[in-house]
Amino acid sequence: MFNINTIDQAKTALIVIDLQYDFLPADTSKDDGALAVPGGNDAIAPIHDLIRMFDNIVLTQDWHPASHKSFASAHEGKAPFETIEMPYGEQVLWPDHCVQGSFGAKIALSDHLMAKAQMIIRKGTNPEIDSYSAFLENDKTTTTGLAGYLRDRGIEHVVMCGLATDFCVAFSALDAIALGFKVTLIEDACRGIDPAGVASQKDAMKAAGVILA
Ligand code: VGL
Ligand code: ZN
Repeated sequence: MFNINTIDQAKTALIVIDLQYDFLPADTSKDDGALAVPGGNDAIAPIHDLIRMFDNIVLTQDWHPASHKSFASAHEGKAPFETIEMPYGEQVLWPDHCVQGSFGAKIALSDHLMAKAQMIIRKGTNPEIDSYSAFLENDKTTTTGLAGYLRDRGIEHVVMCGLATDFCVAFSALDAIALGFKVTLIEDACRGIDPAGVASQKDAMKAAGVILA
């Protein structure tokens, strides 16, 4: 289903989405991350294998200021996983996570693997707008610059993995398709927050033309 030997390395980039301590259960670090994705640690070995296989590597890093508007704690009387209406539409409220400079925001990779990445895209830095996708913030208008970076480097195919399948990975994959990239998602190297959300986002990705491998 996925054969590395058929990949044109010069035109392909591996994008590792939000592999950060706050998204990982205890084991990798000593406590559960603030928004630990069930089974997240099981995605790590497959992600390491992928990083070894590819030449072009981009990492994304959820990177919120304290009191970010996607945090339930920033809204009086709201609890995590409730939703609110934001100027750009519905927004799920999260526990505080991936606060800039915190341990939980760190990317859970060894220095050796981290060194292979040419680019780290930080997202969710605007206090007013969440950003699930590596390409577009949740207002669907503000770009992170990643599409331009990839195009300028001749990348046509993006291979995606990381956390969480139903949020940042799915939004990134769907935007990548809309932006004209070929997209392959490595399922074994992803984990999601909510099984129902994972199932519906997988359907949406398939329908959009994402190759699930
Ligand atoms: C994510 C919720 C909030 C993710 C990031 O990486 O999927 N989910 N921030
Ligand atoms: Zn976030």
